[in-house]
Amino acid sequence: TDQIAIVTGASRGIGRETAIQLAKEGAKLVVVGSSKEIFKTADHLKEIGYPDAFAVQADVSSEEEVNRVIEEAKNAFGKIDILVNNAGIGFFKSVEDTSADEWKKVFDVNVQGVFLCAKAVLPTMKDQKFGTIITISSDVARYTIPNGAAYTATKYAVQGFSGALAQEVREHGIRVGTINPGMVDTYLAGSQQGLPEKQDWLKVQDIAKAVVYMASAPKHMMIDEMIIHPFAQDYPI
Ligand code: NJP
Repeated sequence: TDQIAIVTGASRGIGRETAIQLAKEGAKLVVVGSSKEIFKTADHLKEIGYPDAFAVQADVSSEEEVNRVIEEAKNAFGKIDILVNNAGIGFFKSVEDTSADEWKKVFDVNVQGVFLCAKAVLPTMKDQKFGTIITISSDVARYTIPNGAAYTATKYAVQGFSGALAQEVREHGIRVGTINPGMVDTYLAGSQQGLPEKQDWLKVQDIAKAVVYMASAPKHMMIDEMIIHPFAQDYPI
C-alpha cells in the first residue's frame, strides 16, 4: 500500500489489468503507452476510485520520452517503488519474411525500452534504498518458437539483462525479476481478445495477480522469475 508504481504498455492487455490490480492493492499509478488510448486507462482508474492515477503518453524506446515519464512521476509523487516493464510488441513470421525494420522495431520496444525505463528509475530507487523492477518477459525465453525468432530473441535478451541488473543493484535494496507467461488472451500482434480459440489461454488477470504478488512481497523476499502458462499449452508450442 501507498507504493508508487509505473506500468508501461498499460493502454490495454496485461499492462492495463496490472495497473487496475495494483491500484486496488493501494498503489498510486503512472500508466504509460505510446498511443492516446493510455488516457482511457487513467480515466478508467479515476472512475473506479483512484483519483491519483495519471497517464503519460510516451514511447518506451525513446530516451527523452522515458525520462519525461520518470520526471512526471517524481514531480507528482516524490518517489517510485515499482516499475513494471510490460510494453512489448511482436511480429510472428519467418526469418526470411522479417524485414530489418521489423527486427529493429521489436528490439527497440522490447529490449531498449526495458533498458531505458530501468536505467531511468535506478537513481531514485538507489536513493530510497528500495524498489522492485518487474519485466514481463515470456515463456519463449525458455525455448524457441518457429516464426517468432525476432520476438524470442528479444525475450532472451531481457532475461539476460534482468539477471545481470539484479546482481548489480542488490546491494541497493532493489529487486529485479521477470514474469514469463505462456499464451495470454490479449491484443498482442494484432490479435483480438476473447476469441473462442483462445478460451483455454491465460487471462490478463492471471498475470496481473502475479505482478501484484511479486511487487508486494515482503522486503526479505526475492522472486527472480515466475513461469506461468496455460495448463492446455503443449511444449514446445
Ligand atoms: O499485448 P497488447 P500484451 N511504448 O498488445 C503498449 C508479453 N507477453 O498485453 O502503445 C509504450 O495487448 C501498447 O499500448 P500503445 C508481451 O511481450 C504476452 O500481451 O498505447 N507502450 C499496449 O498497451 C509484452 O511484453 C504474451 O498502443 C507501448 C501494450 O504495449 C507484455 O506481455 C505472452 C509501445 C501491449 O498490449 C504485454 O503484452 C508472453 C511503446 N513503444 C509475453 N508499444 C501473450 N499475450 O500471449 C506498445 O509470453 N506499447
